[in-house]
Amino acid sequence: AEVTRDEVELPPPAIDNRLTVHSLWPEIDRISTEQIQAAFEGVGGQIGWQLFAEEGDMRMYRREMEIDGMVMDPLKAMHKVHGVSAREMCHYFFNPRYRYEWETTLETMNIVEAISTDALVFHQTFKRIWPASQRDALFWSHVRAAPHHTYAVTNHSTTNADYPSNSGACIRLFVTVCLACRTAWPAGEAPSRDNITTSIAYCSTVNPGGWAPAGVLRAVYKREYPKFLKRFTNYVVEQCRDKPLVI
Ligand code: 16C
Repeated sequence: AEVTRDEVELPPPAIDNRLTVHSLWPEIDRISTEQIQAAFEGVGGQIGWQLFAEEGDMRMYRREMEIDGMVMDPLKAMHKVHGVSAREMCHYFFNPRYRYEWETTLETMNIVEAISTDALVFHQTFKRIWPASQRDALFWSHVRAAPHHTYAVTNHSTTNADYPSNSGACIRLFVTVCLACRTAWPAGEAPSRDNITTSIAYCSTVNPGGWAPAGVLRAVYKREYPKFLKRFTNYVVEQCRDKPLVI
């Protein structure tokens, strides 16, 4: 049966059966597994990661990468938040109901396919960055639980015959994004809003899909990624303030 919007509630603790029978499942499972594993790997020992933003517990690193003159710098960000769980963070990131409230780069968002309670396909258009053409993206989004009180959302570009690329005003960009969150609390205590800390790892690689000036693009992401992560984290803290904790 088709998944209704209202069914997409808190991220389920186990994979939804409707996802495992879908044609995208092998790809969704493989990429999500890889992304979640890579998200918690450090940046310290690895060559090439440069710190470009730091504020409180938030650190953002990038690796400069150009292919045929197009900037594809991978980004990796680490952050910590107190009083909200990994499951709550992922709920607000995955669920389209809240997206316009925290996502400031968005112009439009449509659900192309509701695969299951834990997987959706989205078409999004973004605000135009002058002087480049406007961009859109078509991607699946999957939320899952992992060991050690971890939840993660992985977004990855896909195709759909009803949403051909580069057919209108927009150039199609390609994304791989992973928001992985892990909650911890002091041994011997019960988890509560007062004692939990959630570690966040956000990884993103955006292929602009066509020409965009490198300098403008780097200036935009240096401003927009920190803005996104701070705004999103604060948004979730606000949303959860008077609600019972869900781990
Ligand atoms: O992960 C984020 N959001 C998710 C839900 O929407 C999802 C989205 C991924 C798309 C990321 C690409 C965004 C491109 C935006 C281009 C327009 C920005 C205009 C801003 C100026 C007012 O996973 C949070 C995403 C936070 C995005 C930060 C901005 C990153 C810019 C990267 C460079 C894009 C190249 C565009 C070429 C013109």
